[in-house]
Amino acid sequence: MQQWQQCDRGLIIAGPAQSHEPERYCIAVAQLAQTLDWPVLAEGLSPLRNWSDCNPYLISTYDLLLRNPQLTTQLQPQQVICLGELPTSKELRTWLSHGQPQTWIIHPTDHNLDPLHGHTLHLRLTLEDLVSQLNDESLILQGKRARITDKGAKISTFSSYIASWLTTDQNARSLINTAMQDQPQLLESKVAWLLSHALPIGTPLFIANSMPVRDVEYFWQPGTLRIQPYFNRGANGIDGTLSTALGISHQQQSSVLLTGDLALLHDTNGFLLRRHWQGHLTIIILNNNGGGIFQMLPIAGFDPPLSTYFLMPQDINFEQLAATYGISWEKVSSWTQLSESLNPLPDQGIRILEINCNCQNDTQWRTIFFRQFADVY
Ligand SMILES: Cc1ncc(C[n+]2csc(CCOP(=O)(O)OP(=O)(O)O)c2C)c(N)n1
Repeated sequence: MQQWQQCDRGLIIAGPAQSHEPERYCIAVAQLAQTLDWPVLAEGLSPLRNWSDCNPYLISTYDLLLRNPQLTTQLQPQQVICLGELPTSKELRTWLSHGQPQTWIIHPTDHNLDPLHGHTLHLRLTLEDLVSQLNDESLILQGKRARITDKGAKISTFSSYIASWLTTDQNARSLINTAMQDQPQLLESKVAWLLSHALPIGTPLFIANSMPVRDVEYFWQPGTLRIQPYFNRGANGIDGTLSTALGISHQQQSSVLLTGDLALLHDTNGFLLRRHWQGHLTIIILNNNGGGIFQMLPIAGFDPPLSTYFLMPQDINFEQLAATYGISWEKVSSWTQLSESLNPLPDQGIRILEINCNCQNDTQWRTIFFRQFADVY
């Protein structure tokens, strides 16, 4: 605790958290950040991004910022508190592996949650317990900190580290917002960005693997809409996507599933649940006719076998598929149409909103955007 209080360059990293009490979780994280005066990197799937008003220390663009070599040095932490699992961001994980900061993982179980095998200590307690212990000790430590200040230590360095994070994060968000606002064509990445501010308050949102969950991490804007993200992590399978979304939405507030075409096709039998299910589910299909993720991976340079064994285009007519199961289908052809279809959401039935995307264009857009981004600072 004392080490944390005296650390000039400390960072809190909040991974995905499917908390039953997201508000309580967000307030506890904010208290931790304020007590330590440390910035908080919040993954796209963390409730923190949807309770941004609780936390002035929130950073959401780290995956983009850490593509910039200058910033990776400038923002290097000495100490890290990781709340639960690490975000999956490759940029973040590579940066932590290289920098090897002293890391504490806060989680009440005995699981090893350090996939990086770094300088890590597990503190087997809940976030709430940690915050209450810190609050008990903080009065004593505030006294100590005051004495350090009297001796001439640079307290201002605390805020300069935070300021660097907050300023660069704000700039990055402006870049994202401008790029998205200026984008009239349908684009996969823009859907995640648009959902972050277009959905009704509190909407349960299931986000499928593979590109949807990545676009949420890159582009989901912090806000106050209390959207509840759901996801499948671990093996990152695409199986069971539809059934899971139906399970989440059953007898719930109107819900949304954001998915690629293959992930949906993998589980179309899930539609058979519809007779035993009540509620509303809007399924947004980003139809790029195959597994767009593979265009982003090294295998993209090898065709064959890229198309046949990885992209696997299925040329499915989703209108006909929807008709088979008696569910409604609509093709989305503009951003205005998409926004208007999402708020308000219907209150009953299953509906498909199909967005036809061009996988190569979308991959190229991301590549150029990331590259420009890395050069900006
Ligand atoms: C059960 C299962 N089979 C195969 C895979 C390998 N896999 C990962 S992502 C993916 C493609 C998903 O395609 P799509 O749903 O269209 O999303 P996109 O990649 O275009 O975002 C595949 C086949 C997997 N993760 N799980």
